[in-house]
Amino acid sequence: MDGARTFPRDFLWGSATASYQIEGAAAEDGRTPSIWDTYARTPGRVRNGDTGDIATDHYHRWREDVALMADLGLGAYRFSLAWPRIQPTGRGPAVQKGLDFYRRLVDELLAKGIKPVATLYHWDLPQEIEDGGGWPERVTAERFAEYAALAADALGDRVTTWTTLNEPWCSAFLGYGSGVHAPGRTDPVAALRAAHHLNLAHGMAVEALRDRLPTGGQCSVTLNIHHVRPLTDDPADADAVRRIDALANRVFTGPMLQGEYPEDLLKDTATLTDWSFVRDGDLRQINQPLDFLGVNYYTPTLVSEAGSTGSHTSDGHGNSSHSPWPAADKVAFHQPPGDTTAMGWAVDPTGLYDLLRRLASDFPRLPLVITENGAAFDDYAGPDGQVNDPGRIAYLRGHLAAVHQAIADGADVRGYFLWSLLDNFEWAHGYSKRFGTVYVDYPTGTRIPKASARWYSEVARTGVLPGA
Ligand code: IFM
Repeated sequence: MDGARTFPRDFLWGSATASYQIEGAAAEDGRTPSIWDTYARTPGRVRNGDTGDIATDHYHRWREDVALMADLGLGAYRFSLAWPRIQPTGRGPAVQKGLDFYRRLVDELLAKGIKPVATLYHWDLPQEIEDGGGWPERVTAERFAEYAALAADALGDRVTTWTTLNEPWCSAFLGYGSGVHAPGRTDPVAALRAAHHLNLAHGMAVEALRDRLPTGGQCSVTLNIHHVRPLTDDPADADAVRRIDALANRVFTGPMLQGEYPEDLLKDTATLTDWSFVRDGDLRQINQPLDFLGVNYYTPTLVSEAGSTGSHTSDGHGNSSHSPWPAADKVAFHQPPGDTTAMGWAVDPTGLYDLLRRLASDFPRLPLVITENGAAFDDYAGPDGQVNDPGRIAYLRGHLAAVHQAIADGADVRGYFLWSLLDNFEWAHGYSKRFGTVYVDYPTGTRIPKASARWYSEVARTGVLPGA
């Protein structure tokens, strides 16, 4: 039996959401379509033809949702701003009503003692920007910096902690490579170009934020760093790990944190592109000092050289005949061992521990915050109206124990945001996957805190992970 684990006193306990996944009100107050509105309306793209038109109706129920967070004793809330709500065409002045929504939300959070943590971009690119070329084009990074400035001008007096991008890997490689995310393009060169322009957008946005935030303002980025493991100790499998690590992780951490693209990445992809879209001065601009790195972790990634033994499966990032991994056709992906969540993702807290230790060793002076961790299960409300989700509690317990151990072993982890506060629109899976600790009855919008919400609430209030 494990004993109780006490986290550092000032450790931040929160929950996370994202605009398109919860807000709804897709055509209200001047908001225009994003690439996800378009994608969701394209037949066959999203399960059941679900869209974010209504989602959890948070745009109208935000006060109730903040009250819920306060009841649960959360110390922080990570949410994202919808670019098409603030700057509908992706250019020009901000729309007052869009900004007012976030001002009201933030004021209510602050009134309840909950720290707001704002992400500028969680995948809802204004459709007009995609029509002009989207992330593969440099102009999108320039537009993003203008939008960042508008957001900081309007909210910088209330929000001190900012994240530029959420999981740019998904935006670039699922959006433009495999096409399982919006805008659904399948061009490996466009995916690499998108990755660079997302990097550039991050750097430009940090500059815009720093110019506007008061002293003490914090800037960060959130990466879904893949913890990549080899299937065997064959050197060919180690090379598969190296290649996927470059495409998943170092394509972002290289320029953002070290000011350069990894040599091996440039070499691996040389048959596709000479990277001449990287201009003089870009790397300097991308490489901005950050206050912390946001880390999203769900499951490890297991790879081998294609052709070695073992069953080859999908990489867990959706089904497409197009790979999200440019120039990596000699890599095979395998299902990691162990139980799985409703996403089919293996439950393995050791991946989170190893990942945090690696980041602490690679970037020793950079504090870390877990900006997402959680699990989807097939939750339902029983006849008594309660939602029991023991699988999620076990998942959270295991992963929080891993975070605690990583801190004890020297990783500077400052906070944990559970994904997600509410059940919500899980991208191409629509509403079929429930990640929330609060159940949403979609036909009525009713919220029911699950058993895991009560469990997490106790951990967040006390800072103590109880023994198993
Ligand atoms: O729902 C997503 C979120 O938008 C980004 N990170 C992963 C989550 C679960 O798939």
